[in-house]
Amino acid sequence: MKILVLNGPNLNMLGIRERAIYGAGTYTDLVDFIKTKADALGIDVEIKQSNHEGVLVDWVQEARGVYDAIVINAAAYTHTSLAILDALKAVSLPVAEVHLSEPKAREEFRHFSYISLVAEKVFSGEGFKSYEKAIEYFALAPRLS
Ligand code: CA2
Repeated sequence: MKILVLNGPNLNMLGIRERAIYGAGTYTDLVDFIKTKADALGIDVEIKQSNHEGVLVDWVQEARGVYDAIVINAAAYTHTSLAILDALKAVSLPVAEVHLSEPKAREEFRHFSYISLVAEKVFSGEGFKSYEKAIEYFALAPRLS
C-alpha cells in the first residue's frame, strides 16, 4: 500500500514558533516520525509540504493511479479551500484528515473543515500521533478494493 501524506502552509515552521499549540518537534522530526511508523506497518509513504494551494491541488491530482490513499493536513487551507476539496473529490481516493491540534477546541474560524466533507476519518488533537493513527487506519482497515 502506498500513501501520500500532504502537509499545507506553515507546517514547515513546526518547532520554531507556537510550540505551545503544535509541540516542540520540527518538520524534519515529523517526517522522520511518519516514515518510522509507516515502515513498521509495511506502508510505503511519500510526504510532501507546500505553502501554496495550487501546488497542493496539483499533488492531489497527480496521486490518481499512483497512491492508494491520501493523508492530508491542509493546515489553514482546511478552513478555506474549496479547490483542495474539489481535487480530493476528483481523484476519488480514500482520504484521512489530520491535525496536530484540535481545531474544534480553538477559534471559531477553525471549526469548519472543507476536508471533512470528503474525509473518511479525522484524526486531530494528538500531535504527531494524529498522523500515525491515520496511517494505521489505512494499513489495518479492511478494504473491498
Ligand atoms: O492543528 C493543525 O494541524 C492545523 O492544521 C495547523 C494549521 C491551522 O491553521 C489549523 O487550524 C490546524 C496551522 C499550521 C501552522 O503551523 C505553524 C507551525 C509553527 C509556527 C507557526 C505555524
